[in-house]
Amino acid sequence: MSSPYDTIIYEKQEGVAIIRMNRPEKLNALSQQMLEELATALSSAESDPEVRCVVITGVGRAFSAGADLSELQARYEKQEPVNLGQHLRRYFNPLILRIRRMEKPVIALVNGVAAGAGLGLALACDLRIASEDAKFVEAFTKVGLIPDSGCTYFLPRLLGLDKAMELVMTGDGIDAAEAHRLGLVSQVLPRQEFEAQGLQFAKQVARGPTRSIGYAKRAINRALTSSLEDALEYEAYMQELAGRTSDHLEGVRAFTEKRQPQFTGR
Ligand code: T3D
Repeated sequence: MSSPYDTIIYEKQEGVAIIRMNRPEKLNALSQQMLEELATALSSAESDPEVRCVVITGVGRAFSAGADLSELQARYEKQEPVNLGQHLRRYFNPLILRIRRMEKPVIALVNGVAAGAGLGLALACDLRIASEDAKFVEAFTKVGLIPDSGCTYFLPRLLGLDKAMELVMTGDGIDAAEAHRLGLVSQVLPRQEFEAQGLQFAKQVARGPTRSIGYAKRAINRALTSSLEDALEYEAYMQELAGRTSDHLEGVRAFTEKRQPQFTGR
């Protein structure tokens, strides 16, 4: 069957949906078409019961270099009216919200440079695993823009205010080792084994109690902007739901029987 996608590659392996941004000659810059295809792919991963973990990565030497500046330049040259705010609201913001709201784990395998909105996309994922030669660039101010695609939200939370501001003000990049030291990525893997090890990790996550992981994500998302009282109450509410899953029963049974649990994601 022919693929419905031109700018991404979508495949499934052992419960993992792998979404590869595929415009390597443009460092996987986010064209309008790619943004639309990413939204479609995320939506199908979300609704597919076989999918218990989603991986986003890039083909070639980049994760993504952010918004496609050549598309933007073409519109400026034609003197077309350009409203960046509308463009963000229509294409970028829904993508970031879809990743955050999806009650399945979403992992960014950052295979190379992640810049601008490409960095925003990686930051919106639940965690980032970087190749040793990956780079993280808050490129926005280099082109006279402000951080978008969730960067103003995630960067200070992950890095603290002053480091986030330093990266924003300079537009300079940091390498994978520095990103790991600062807590921006959870693992750095050697280039040669990057894809195999990264996917192995995702497949392990896909064998986990998917529904509870989804509930945990919902509770953590909410706790980021709530009071302790609200967070505690929401934990109690979500724990009630987690306690009704078959994976909870299986987890308790496996523990008492001293064996590995066989989670089904239900
Ligand atoms: O509503 C809206 O659309 C506004 C939203 C804005 C969100 C944003 O993301 S703004 C920020 C956009 N991104 C950038 O400003 C980053 C631009 N790219 C770079 O700074 C550098 O390419 C990198 C630091 C990422 C990598 O540098 P390097 O030296 O490894 O590669 P390169 O030679 O610069 O790029 C290789 C090719 O990719 C090159 O094409 P060519 O000359 O070989 O034909 C380059 O033009 C192309 N490319 C890289 N980034 C983009 C791009 N083409 C279009 N858009 C890009 N963002």
